[in-house]
Amino acid sequence: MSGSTQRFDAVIIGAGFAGMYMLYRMREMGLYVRVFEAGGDVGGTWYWNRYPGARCDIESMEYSYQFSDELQQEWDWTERYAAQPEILSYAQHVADRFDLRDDIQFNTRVESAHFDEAGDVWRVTTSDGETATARYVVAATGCLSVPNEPDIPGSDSFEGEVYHTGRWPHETVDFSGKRVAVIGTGSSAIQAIPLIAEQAAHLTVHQRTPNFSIPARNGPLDPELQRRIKARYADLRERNKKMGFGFGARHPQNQGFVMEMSAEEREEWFERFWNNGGLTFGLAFGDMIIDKEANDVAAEFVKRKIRERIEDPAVADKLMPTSTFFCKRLCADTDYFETYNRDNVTLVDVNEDPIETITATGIRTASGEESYDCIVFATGFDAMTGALTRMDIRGVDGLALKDKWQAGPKTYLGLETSGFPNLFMIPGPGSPSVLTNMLPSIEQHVDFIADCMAYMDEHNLKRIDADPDAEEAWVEHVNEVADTTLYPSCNSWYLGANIPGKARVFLPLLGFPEYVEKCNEVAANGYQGFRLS
Ligand code: NA7
Repeated sequence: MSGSTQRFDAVIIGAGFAGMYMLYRMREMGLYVRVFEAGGDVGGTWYWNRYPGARCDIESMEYSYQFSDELQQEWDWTERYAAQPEILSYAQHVADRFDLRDDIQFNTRVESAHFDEAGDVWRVTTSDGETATARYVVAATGCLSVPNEPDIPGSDSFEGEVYHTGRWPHETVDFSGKRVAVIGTGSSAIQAIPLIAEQAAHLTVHQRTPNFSIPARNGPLDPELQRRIKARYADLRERNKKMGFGFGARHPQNQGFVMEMSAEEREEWFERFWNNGGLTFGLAFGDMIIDKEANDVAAEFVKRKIRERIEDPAVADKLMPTSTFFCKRLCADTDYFETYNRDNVTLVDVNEDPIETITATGIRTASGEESYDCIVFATGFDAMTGALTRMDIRGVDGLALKDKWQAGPKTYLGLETSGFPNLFMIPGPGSPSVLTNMLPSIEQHVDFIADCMAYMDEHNLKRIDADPDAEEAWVEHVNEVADTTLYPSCNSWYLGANIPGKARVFLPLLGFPEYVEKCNEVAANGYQGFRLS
C-alpha cells in the first residue's frame, strides 16, 4: 500500500538470527513491531550465501539459539558443522515455531531512517514506498551482508555467467563441462573451490593472498554425542560464555605458552589441535596471537601441514600463506589444498600475473587471455559497517551516519552511536561479533537491548543515546585491546582493508567474557555511558 504511514513501537531491519530473536523478545514485552527484510525469507547470511560448500565453521551444537530449552532440545543436527541448507531450515523452523513471520515483511529493503527530534520518533521509508514510524529502530543488518564487488575494468562486459558467493542464486548452478574462474581465496572460496572443481571442465583460481586453513574434519554428528550434549546443554553454554571467542569449551584447552614448551611438547599439542580440526586450532596456545615468535612457530607448523597436502612444490609455494598466522580470519576446509592436485585446476597468483581486464569472453591477465563460461567472485564483503552506511540514516540535526563514520565507525559498546537516539545495532562495530560465535553474541545483545527498553519504560524515559565521551573512550578501548595482539598487522577485513578507501580502524572487539561483564556493569549502573532522558 504505497504512500501510507504505519506506526510501530519498533522497527527491526533484517530477519536473520539477530532480527528474529529481537522480534521474539519485543513481542514478549508487548511491543508492536515490524521487521523489514530485503530477502524473501528469514535466515540472513544463510539465506544469501548458498554457494556450493557453504557451511558454518562453528560446530552445529554451539551455533544455535539457547533462549528456549525446548527449541535446543527438539532440533537435531546431522553434521559436526552444519551446511547452509540445514542452517536455513533451522532458521525457518524457529520462524514457524514462534510464529514470527506475521510481523516480518519480506522483499522489503529499508532505504532511510530519519530521527524526528520533536516527536522522539524514527521515520523509516522502504523500497515499496511505505513509511513507518517507530520509537525504536534496531538494525539487525549483519556483519557480512554487503558483497564486495571489486572494480575490475570490463566487469560489465562479460557475456557468460557471473556469480558472487554472497548473492548466490536459488536455482542450482551446474558447472558441469564449463570453464570456471574463481576470484578470491577467503573462507567462501576455500569452501566452494573443491566442489566447483569436481564439476567443472576446468577451474582457474585467481589468488591475491594465500590463506591459512585447517582441515575442518567435518562428518556426521554422532547421535550419542548429541544426546550427551543436550543432557547438559546449559552447562556447555555457560562454559562457552567464559571462552575468549565464545565457543569451543568442549575441546581440550591449553593454558600454556608456545615459547615455554620444548619443541617436542609443542609439536604434540599442535598435532592434537590439528587433528581436532577447524577453528578450535586457535585454542592450542594462548600466546599465538600475541607474541610474534610464538606466532611464527605456529605458522611454521601449519605451513608444513599444508605443504604435505599439495603434490607440486611450485603450486605449494604459491599457496603458502605469507601473513601473520590468525590475523586474517582463519579458514576451515574440506580438501581445499588437495584440490590443487587435480589436473583440471590451475592457480594464478594475481601478484605475479595481475588481472588487467574482464572481457566479453573471459579474463585478460598480464600473461594473456583465458576464456571462461562462468566467473565466480568470492571477494568477500564490506564488513561490519557496509549495511549500516548504505542506508540513509540520519540522527539529531540531520547528521548522516555515513558522514559521522567517514573516518571510521564510532559506537558505545557496539550497540549505539551518539547522535542517533533509540537506534540500536546488532552487532555493531566495536562489539565482539565476528570474533565470536555469532549466535550467543546476538542473544547477549538482544537481551541487553530488551532489558534496556524495559528499564526505560519503568523509569518513564523516552530517549537513550550514547554519551560522546563514553563513545570516544570505547573506540579507544577497542583499538587498545587489538593493539595488544597481532591482529592489526595485516590487511584484513577486520580493519576494513579489503575495501578501497575505507577508513582503517580495527572493527570488532576482542574478548567476549570481558565484553559481557562490561555490559552487565553498565546495565547495573543505570546504563552508565548512555544519556537517558
Ligand atoms: P574474504 O575472507 O574477505 O575473502 C575475499 C577474498 O577475495 C580474499 O582472498 C581477497 O583477497 C580476495 N579479493 C578481494 N578483492 C579482490 C580483488 N580485487 N582481486 C583479487 N582478489 C580479491 O571473504 P569470504 O566471503 O571468503 O569470507 C568472509 C567471511 O564469511 C569469513 O571470514 C567467515 O566469517 C564467513 P585479500 O585477502 O583481500 O588479498
